Amino acid sequence: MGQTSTNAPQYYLYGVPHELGCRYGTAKGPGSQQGPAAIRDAYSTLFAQFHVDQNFRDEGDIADVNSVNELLEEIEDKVSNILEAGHRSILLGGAHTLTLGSVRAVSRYTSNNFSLLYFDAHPDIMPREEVDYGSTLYHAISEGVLDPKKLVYFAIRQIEEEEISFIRQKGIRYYTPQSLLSLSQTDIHQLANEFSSPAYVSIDLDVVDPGIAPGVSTPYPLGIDPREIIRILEPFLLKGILGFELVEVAPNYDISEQTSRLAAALLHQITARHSF
Ligand SMILES: [Mn+2]
Repeated sequence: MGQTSTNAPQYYLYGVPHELGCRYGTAKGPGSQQGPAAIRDAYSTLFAQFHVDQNFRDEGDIADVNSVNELLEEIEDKVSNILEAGHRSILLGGAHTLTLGSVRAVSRYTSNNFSLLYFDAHPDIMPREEVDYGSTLYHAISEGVLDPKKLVYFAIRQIEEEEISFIRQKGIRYYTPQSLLSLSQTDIHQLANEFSSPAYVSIDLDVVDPGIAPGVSTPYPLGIDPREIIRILEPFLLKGILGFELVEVAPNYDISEQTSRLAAALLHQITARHSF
């Protein structure tokens, strides 16, 4: 990737080229292990020839792992080290399974006093024993590393019956793509006051409409415009976030690299020092 800026970067990035925990029955198919490489390529294409600061340091990929447990341990270790050194973390996925590892690290670092902003077509809160990309948040809550009152969903829309019951039972805050339409800037600022204790951000690219971002493992229509992500995040970014992750980019299904370019643009926009 390009040159780092002269100032010490606050963000440290790891690629997570694994799709451990992907359920092939529900996914369109494999391919998210290619996500980090595609996002890095897109980042170079978008920014290499421009005089634009890169405000993060790319630490390469995480160590090779062979099981979900190993993956989660490796993620927890990497994110913990970044946070304990006083920096902010970035993960590029890879399957959304990794979130149980990052949330464990964030919980430990903040003594479980943080909010999770979750942008996804899916709530990933299926109550089942197996840890996979559709049950990560159920396990995070069950383990006590995520307070359900500090979780907010944005643009969930492909939701299983058991998940609806669980979300209602725990009183979890959620916005559908429709309810986001009436969320004003004032509402978002209020949300940022309520849920910035501080915030960690998880973005599954399938939150965006597949007409705009087709290169994801589990596409679902009726999604949001990507500018909505920036609009919602802005007040949180002003307050400072602990880190973020961009997951589920599956280049096999992409068209003209538009999904990996979108992920690269989000990577830039979220880490940028200037909001243009
Ligand atoms: Mn998803």
